[in-house]
Amino acid sequence: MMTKTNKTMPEISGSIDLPEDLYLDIYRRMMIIRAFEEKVYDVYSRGIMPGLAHLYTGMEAVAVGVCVNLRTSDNITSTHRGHGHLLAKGGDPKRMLAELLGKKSGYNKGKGGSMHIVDMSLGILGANGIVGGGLGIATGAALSAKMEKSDRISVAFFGDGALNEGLYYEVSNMAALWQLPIVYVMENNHYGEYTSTDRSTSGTGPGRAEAMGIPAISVDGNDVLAVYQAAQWAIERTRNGDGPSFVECKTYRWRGHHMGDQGDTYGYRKQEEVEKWKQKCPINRLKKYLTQVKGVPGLVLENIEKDVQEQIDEAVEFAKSEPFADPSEVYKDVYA
Ligand SMILES: Cc1ncc(C[n+]2csc(CCOP(=O)(O)OP(=O)(O)O)c2C)c(N)n1
Ligand SMILES: [Mg+2]
Repeated sequence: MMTKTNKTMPEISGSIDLPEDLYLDIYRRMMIIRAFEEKVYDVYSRGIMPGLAHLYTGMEAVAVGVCVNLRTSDNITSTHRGHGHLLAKGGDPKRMLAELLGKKSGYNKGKGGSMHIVDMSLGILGANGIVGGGLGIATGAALSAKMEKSDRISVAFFGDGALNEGLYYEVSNMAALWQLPIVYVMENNHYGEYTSTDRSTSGTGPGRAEAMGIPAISVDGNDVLAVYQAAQWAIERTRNGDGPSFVECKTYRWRGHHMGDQGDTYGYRKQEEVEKWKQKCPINRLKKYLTQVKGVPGLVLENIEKDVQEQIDEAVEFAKSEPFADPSEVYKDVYA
């Protein structure tokens, strides 16, 4: 289907001109996610963190390339692998780590953990343990924005696995029919748990979106500048009233599906494949671009790395030192 906007679909360029501040902001946000996730891996491995987490390491370019194009008032919904989206939208690492460690000062007073973090003041409508669940919430938020004649939009991040959830077809049909202001961002990391997309999915995300009448683009999700350009196109047309858009970002998670999936435990991915993707590190790629093409001194980026590491180290110390909620509060705030 050709729509008016399909004709203006961007040619993704390998080199774009953004203000230096924006480049550095993108670099910092990606570093925050990397440092946060590797710290979570560390505290979990040392038995300091209860519960479970699904790490976003390796996928940083997707959340950041999209979220730097958003306003605070725009809504996002996230997934079970949610830390990256939350941090990219401005989530507070201290309150997130406090939540992961079950502390009272955490986002959900320590009762939600990794998969339930919400910050309405930042438009973060929640991580979500239900695969595909955020698609319904984000589409509902887009409907409410349209009814209120607001120019805020929704972004639903979801995985290749969620693409096969029935809910997606119900809500994307409504979004296309009613021209709702929503951008569907598919994070194709090539696996849903321990099953490769090749074994689970017929056709493609963009193909399915286009069948609904939703303009779609597919980009290298390890290239933050490509994600940025695709997201900018999608967000602009959606905010301008042209209806929903779809962006597929092809990427890879470096760590296991969750903390219990270590190394070759389940034998579903070859180590060479993981190593091959690590060579395509989205952060190194941006660093190389900024230093070699844009002439940013390496020291500037190294200072950001140092700064971010200190910020995350402090956040973990804060989370460790905070108290647990009183046991008498266990049933409080469970339903809102
Ligand atoms: C409705 C539902 N079905 C199954 C699960 C179990 N589950 C948790 S994560 C996951 C895989 C999701 O894959 P994908 O959407 O590709 O996200 P990724 O983990 O790759 O980021 C599954 C099947 C669930 N949480 N919710
Ligand atoms: Mg996946």
